[in-house]
Amino acid sequence: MSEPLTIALSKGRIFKETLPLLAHAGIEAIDDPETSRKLILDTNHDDVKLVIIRASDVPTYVQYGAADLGVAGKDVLMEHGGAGLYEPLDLGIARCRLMVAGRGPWSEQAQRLRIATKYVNSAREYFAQQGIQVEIIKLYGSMELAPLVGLSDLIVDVVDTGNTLKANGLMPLESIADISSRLVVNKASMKRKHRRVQAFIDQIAEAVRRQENAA
Ligand code: PRT
Ligand code: MG
Repeated sequence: MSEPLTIALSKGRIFKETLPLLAHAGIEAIDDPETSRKLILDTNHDDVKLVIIRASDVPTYVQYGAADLGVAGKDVLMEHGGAGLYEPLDLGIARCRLMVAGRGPWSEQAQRLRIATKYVNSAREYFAQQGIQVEIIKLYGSMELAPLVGLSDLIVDVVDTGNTLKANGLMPLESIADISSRLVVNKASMKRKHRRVQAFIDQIAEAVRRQENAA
């Protein structure tokens, strides 16, 4: 048996879009995280396990070596900062944009602009680069609500179709970054399990190329 590999994934779009890439590397999940309550999923390989965690926790599990590898959105990685991680591959999945949104175009005002977001670091950095003083209000979800109830002037959130903004009377105003999900690797695993991890990265890279050529 080769060295065991643990791969951290979140449920939902990342799991769904990562499955075909894993299949190309010969890895199939035995359980479905949408219906199973298990947090560690077996695969068709005894030595490969999938751990299912919150999207924003993936970099932390990989940083501390609780998982050798993981898949995380660039939005989540920018917030985390990337300590202890390599980011060898852009998987091109779960694409969206990190955006500033609000009820309408904003202008500089006497009071500091209030920005509601779970992306506090990215938002702070973005407005600092523009030389705009802002007050960041940390939220954990449903950012779209904040401007509607007067909690903030603007939000910073990821946007895909824009339907959620529209349904809440908000509009996309500025794009901060194009986002896709990345394969991340624990730095120590990359050294200690080099052949195994590199072989896995190569297989996933090949799967990404195929998927992009097919698109
Ligand atoms: O749900 P949880 O709090 O556990 O974490 P999460 O919301 O970060 O996880 P998840 O699975 O929803 O998202 C995982 C990753 O998918 C994110 O980190 C992004 O990199 C990526 N991604 C791609 C998105 C979207 N598209 C997206 N549309 N993440 C979230 N959304 C949200 C968006 O903010 C909006 O509220 O989905 C809603 C619908 O989007 P629209 O624009 O299509 O209406
Ligand atoms: Mg979500």
